[in-house]
This record gives sequence, C-alpha cells and structure tokens, in this order.
Amino acid sequence: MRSVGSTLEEFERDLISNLYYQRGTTLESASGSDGYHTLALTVRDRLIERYARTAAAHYEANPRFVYYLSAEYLLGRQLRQNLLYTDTEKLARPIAAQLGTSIEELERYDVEPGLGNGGLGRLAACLLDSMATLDIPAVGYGIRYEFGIFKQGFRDGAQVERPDDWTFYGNPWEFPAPDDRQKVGFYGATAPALDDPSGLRRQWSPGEIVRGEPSHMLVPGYGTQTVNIVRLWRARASRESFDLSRFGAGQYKEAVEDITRAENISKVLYPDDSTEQGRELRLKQQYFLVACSLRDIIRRYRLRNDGWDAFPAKVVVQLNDTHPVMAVVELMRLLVDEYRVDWDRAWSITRRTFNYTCHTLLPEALETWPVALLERLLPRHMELIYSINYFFLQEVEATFPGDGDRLRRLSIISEDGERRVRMAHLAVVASSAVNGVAELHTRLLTETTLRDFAELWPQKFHNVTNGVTPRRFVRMANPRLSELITTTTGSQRWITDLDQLDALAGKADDREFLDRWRAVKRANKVDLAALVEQSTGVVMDPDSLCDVMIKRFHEYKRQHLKLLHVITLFNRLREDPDLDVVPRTVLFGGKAAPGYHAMKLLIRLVNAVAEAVNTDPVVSRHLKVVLQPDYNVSRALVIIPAADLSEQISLAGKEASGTGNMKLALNGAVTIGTLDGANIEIRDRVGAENFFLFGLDAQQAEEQRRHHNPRAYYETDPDLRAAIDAIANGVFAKGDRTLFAPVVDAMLGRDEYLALADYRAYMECQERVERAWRDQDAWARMSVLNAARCGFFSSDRTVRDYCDLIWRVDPVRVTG
Ligand code: AZC
Ligand code: PLP
Repeated sequence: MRSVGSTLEEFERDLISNLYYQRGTTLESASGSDGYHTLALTVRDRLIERYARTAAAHYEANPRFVYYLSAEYLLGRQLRQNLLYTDTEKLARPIAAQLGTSIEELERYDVEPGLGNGGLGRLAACLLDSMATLDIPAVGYGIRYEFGIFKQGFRDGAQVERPDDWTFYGNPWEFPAPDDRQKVGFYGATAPALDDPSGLRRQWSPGEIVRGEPSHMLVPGYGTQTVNIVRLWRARASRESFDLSRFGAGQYKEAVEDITRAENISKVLYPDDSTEQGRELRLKQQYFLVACSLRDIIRRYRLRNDGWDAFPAKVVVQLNDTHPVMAVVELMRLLVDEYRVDWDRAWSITRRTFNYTCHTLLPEALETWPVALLERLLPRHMELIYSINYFFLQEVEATFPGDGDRLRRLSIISEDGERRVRMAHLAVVASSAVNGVAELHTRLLTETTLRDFAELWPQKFHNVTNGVTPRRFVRMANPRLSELITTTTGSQRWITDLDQLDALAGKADDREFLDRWRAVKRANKVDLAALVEQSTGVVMDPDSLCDVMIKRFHEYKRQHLKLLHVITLFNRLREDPDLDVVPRTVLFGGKAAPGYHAMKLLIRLVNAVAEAVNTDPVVSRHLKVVLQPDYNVSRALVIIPAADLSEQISLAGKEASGTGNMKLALNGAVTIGTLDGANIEIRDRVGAENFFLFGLDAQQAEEQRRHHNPRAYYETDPDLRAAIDAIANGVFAKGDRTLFAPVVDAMLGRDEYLALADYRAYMECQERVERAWRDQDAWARMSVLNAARCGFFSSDRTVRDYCDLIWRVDPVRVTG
C-alpha cells in the first residue's frame, strides 16, 4: 500500500501525482476546480489511512457500535475541516502560494452538502464529529439527496428558491460502495406463512423493488486517529427497469419511466422544517433509508457475530426524531418473517436495540401517517404495527385495567377522524430510552406531549441537552478568538475539553485582555461587513452593535417580534432625528419552507423594512437592517464570530433546545432571550447578570393563551400600535395597504405565539441592552463570561451523556 507522508515534499509529490493520475491534467492546464479537487484528494488520502486503521481496530475489537439514523445531516464544507483534522494546512498553504493560488481561493469550489434543513440536521453533524473525536465506534446513516436544501435568493424582496445541485462538479469527499447495495420493496401484498401456527409470521411480495446504493463520507475525529463514516443511500432503479424494447420503438419517456420513479426517492430533501407534509414520496424516503441501513447494520454485525442474542449488545440504534422510526418495524419484519425468530424474542431484541430522540413540542410537528397510505405502500409493515400495538395495549391494560381513555390516548393508531399511525408513539413503545434535547424540553415532554408514556415507563425518559462542536464553531469559525483562547489558557486542550474555557473568566476584569477580546470581535465584524456588502450592497459599520437573528423562519421563533422592535426604532428615529440610540446593525438570516406562505411574506416584509431603514438618510445613520441571503453553515461561520447580541426570542415552551444560541454564546455574543429551550441552561451558567431575559415563561404563556387578546395590547401600547400601523398603512409597500395585510391580521387576529404579549417586555429589555452597550468595558466583560462559562455546551459533553445514560458504549482507541 502506498503510504502518505507528513513532510512538505511528500505532500507536494502527492498533489502533483493526484493532479496527473486522478484529475488527468497537468500543472499548466489545470483549472481552479482541478486545483481544488487535487488538494481535496491529497488531504483525503491522509484520512483514508486513518480510516483503514479505524476499520481494522473496530474489526479486531468487535465493539458495540452506535448507529445514528437521521434523515438529515448538515455537514458543512469539508476542505478546511479536513485540513485542520489532518494538520496539513501548514503544508498546503505554502504549496498553494507557490502555485500561484491560495487555500481561500480553492475553497471557493468546496460545496456545502446541504442535506438538512436546520437545527436537527446540524445537531446530527455535531454528534458525528464528537463521536469520532471521542473514539466511539459509530456509523451515521442518511440519504444522499441529489438536491439538498434549496438556495435562497430574493426577487423584489421575496424569497426565490433555486435547486441545490451540490454534486454537479463532483464530490471529492465521497466514496461510492456499489457492492454494498441493498434492495428495498414497496407496495404489493402479503400472505400467511404456511408453517407458522401463530399467524404472526407472514410473507410479503412487494410490487416495486428499488436499489439503494451507498456512498460514504469520512468523519474524522479531532486530535485522534479515529475516522468514522456517514453512509448515504441513493435510490437507483433495478437493472431490469430500463425498457429496451420501448426505447427501440422510440417511446423514450415510457422506456425510462420506472427509472425515474425509483430515482425520485432520493431526489430532494423536503425543504420543510418541522411541519408534517403528507406526501407518499416522503414516506418512501423514510422507509428507503431505514430498509437500506438496517440491512447494512446486519451485514456489519454478521462480519463478527453469529445468531441474534448478541445483537442488542453489539448494536445500538439512535433514531433522530421520528423520520427513521419505521426502522423498528423493519427490524421486526426481518427477524420474524425472514430470519424466523419468534415474535417475543424478536420484540425483545428490537426493544433493546432502539432509542429515540424527540426534537419538538409542536403538536403539528409530530409525524403521523394515514393507515390507508401505509396499507398500500408498506402492507406488511402495517400488519406488524397492528400486532405491535395489540401487544402494547395489552401491556397497558395490565397496568391500568379498565382505563379505556388511556388506551385510546396511548394507542399507536389514532382513531379520531382518519386513522393514522403516530410515529412518536411507535418510537416510544419500541425504544429502550427516549430523550428530549434540553431540560425544559424533556420536562415538558413528560408533562404534556408524552405524559401518558412517562407515567407508564418513567425510567425510559432522559434528558440529553444538545451541544455543538467546538472544532467547527469555535476553532474553524473563529481563528482569532481561538488564538486568544490558546494563549490565555496556555494550550490547545480546550478544543477537545471545552471546560478549559473557564480559565477566561479569571481575565474578565483584565483591561488589557478585554482590549484584545474586543479587537478580535471587531476584526470579525470587519469580515462580516465584507460578506454583507458583497451579498447585499449594504455597508455595515463594524463599530455598531451587531444584533443577529439567524435561524429558520418560523412563527414560533418570532422573527416578527424582532421586526416590531426594528420598526419601533425606525419610527422613533423618524420622529426625533436626534434621538440618542446606540448604532446597531440588525442581521437576519434564514430560509422559509417554500410552502410556508406566512413566513415567506414575513421575509418580504423584512426586506422591505430593511430597504426603508437603509435608504432613510436619518435612520440609516443609526440603524442598518440586513437579511443575509441563503443562510447556511458556511455563512453561519462568518456571522457567528461577529455577533454582539444573540436573539433567542421564541415563545417559551416552543423551542425544544436551540443550538444557534450555544454557538453564539461560545463566540462571545450576549443573549437576549426568553426562558425557552437551552436558553435557560445558558442563563444558569453565564449568570443572570450576563443575559438579557424578558417575556413570559412557559407556564405563563400557557395561561396567557387561554385569554389572549392581542387587540388590547395594540390599543394600549402606542409604540406597538405605531409599528403595526406602519405595516398596515403600507409604509413598507409604497403605500400598498394590501400586500402585508396578512401579517397584520395574524398579529391582531390570533397572535398564535403571543408576540404582542411579549412586545413591551422585549422593548424594555432592548433598552437595557442599549444601556449596557454604552459601557464597552462592561459589555466586553459580559461577552468574555458568556464564552468562559459555556464549555458545557460542547457536543463532546452531549455524546458523553448519551454514552452514560443511553448507549453504554466504550471507546476503541486507534493507534497511529
Ligand atoms: C430542532 C428544534 O427545533 C431545535 O430546538 C433543536 O435545537 C434542534 O432540533 C436539535 O435538537 N428541530 C428540527 O430542526 N426539526 C426538524 C424536523 O427539522
Ligand atoms: N441552520 C444552520 C445553518 C445552523 O448552523 C443552525 C445552528 O447553528 C441552525 C439552523 C439552528 O439554529 P437555531 O438553533 O437557532 O434554530
């Protein structure tokens, strides 16, 4: 085997070799894209050796593996990460310069794989990173969507979605593994298995067979030799699908019909954030993912193990939300129908194998599928669900005899209206452990959404507060801050032991240190200003307060509350040009699901308000408003290090956790937020005096909802009224009073997320922010303490919690 070296000469030799033999070109004729691919391949070579050693160590140890099943991964760009993890930037940089280019230049060709929507997909990527870093044997499974999350642009301020053709130029980070392809069935019919007296085993003859072809991307650990993988499935038609005779007869469209239908399964990521979309294709995607992945898990298990008794000891499957929950039914089908394991044993194996993470509290985000659809698409699975439910309800009946209401509430099948399968119920019934993603979320889950289950099986429920990887979100995002942390703490240990940040707290009163801290922030703001100007034309003052709200556009997250604040500032400045306000840049970033009309209209309004603010000669001296287009992981890495103020203003009780809040705090932004999700834990750690708290808490919000009268707030609060009137009167629509009328109606009608109830508290809190900002030393101190005390929010800690509470896996060290 050719071995890669670690010297400059060896790196250069490999680069040239990859340029010739992999790209098939020469130095003289290489394009920028050739340069990028060549560098990527050369860095990748360094990871492959580690991967091979990891695979060998895992084979040898035959350990318990974590299999993470997720419909989404927001991995972010790979080049800079892999340069860091292989410590080859110092080699690549001088060679690139010598060849007349630079890493920054080549990175422009590095495409972000946008295989996720938002928080849930990015969390999956952070957990993979931390598992590899902690030497946990793990494989992530997902779907290789041909088109990832859409690219967002604006036309007349309105969101336009362009397809994300992310693999158009090829993906150097990916290894196809066609030999590990799997077959997946859909539709068809079932029949009794003649030799099974119990009637529980049956035979399924699918009506359609699709192939799943995997490829994997490498998931290196930082500061260790472990390289895990994430395996992504793409749907292919089976070979017989191409109808040669039709093609010969000139029926081109018909000849490829079956191919198209099959390959559509992995065509697009549903750009739909936490609202259920009752589409057959989406259910097909979900089953496709789990059917392929389970077969692959069994293949891997069987490399070193026989029989089924050891299965739960060697395999732990974590279900990332309900999207992959059909996996539990599929494992039952494989065990009972195909491997002839008897029902009770199969069920015991299944229950000990799976665990489920819930990421929401919104009832509309809890997936359910119509029984009729399942009966058609996955007839055998529907039968199995009936049986699982039957035995489960017997168990409930034994614990709570005669409680018919409870049976109805707990049943996997909901009978109100159209019969539907409740995927969260199926997940809880079939899992050993169920977890929420922040303390409040877990508590509310057990008190509300999953209360009956928590009463039945209290020991099943755990909290695992989310975390974020310090590698990508501090070390890579913020090299300046990283340098300062390293010199202050005396080593780079903080990158894998984030509690080391604690040492910064001791410097919070050191003037010289605070000056350096501020200089880092300012330089990052200059970088952000360059991005903002280049993408929007807006000139941002790096000395203004950088106030950011970056996240998916969703009503519960309340971008409209932030906008009411902006409009209030606009109104006040127009009324009194000499008003003494602190200069501020408000930066929004985020996409709205293409079918989410209310949020698309709000995006349009944000852009319209930005236009009005930025072009007003008086207002724009104090205030700028930007909606950064196409917010994604790469843009997050520029925005987060520059933020002074982190907006986490969801209605309390609605945001399961949030992870953007953690990233911003770790980079020295001070949070203005409600008592929601992980905000509570952030505040507990950084201290109430270093956090701008406002608004109703979850319980007050519940009460408020019962008698909420938005009009009363509108009528009694002149600032609020002026802000809403400005929208209603067409101030941001060239006098057109109809365009944004639905926004006004939503606020004055139901005000579903109580923005009007929290408005006054939010305005007053923003005034506290202004006062605090005027004392720049005090602000810098708050900023330092936020970073210093947020080490807890490393995803390394999250993974350790999963290991201790749920997975019970041991690391396997890979030697160098
Ligand atoms: C999100 C939650 O909304 C967010 O609060 C949490 O931090 C994140 O998961 C990770 O746990 N949920 C989603 O993104 N959900 C979907 C379906 O995309
Ligand atoms: N989208 C992207 C691109 C992210 O990087 C993140 C997390 O940092 C999110 C969405 C989630 O943001 P939030 O936790 O604020 O919802």
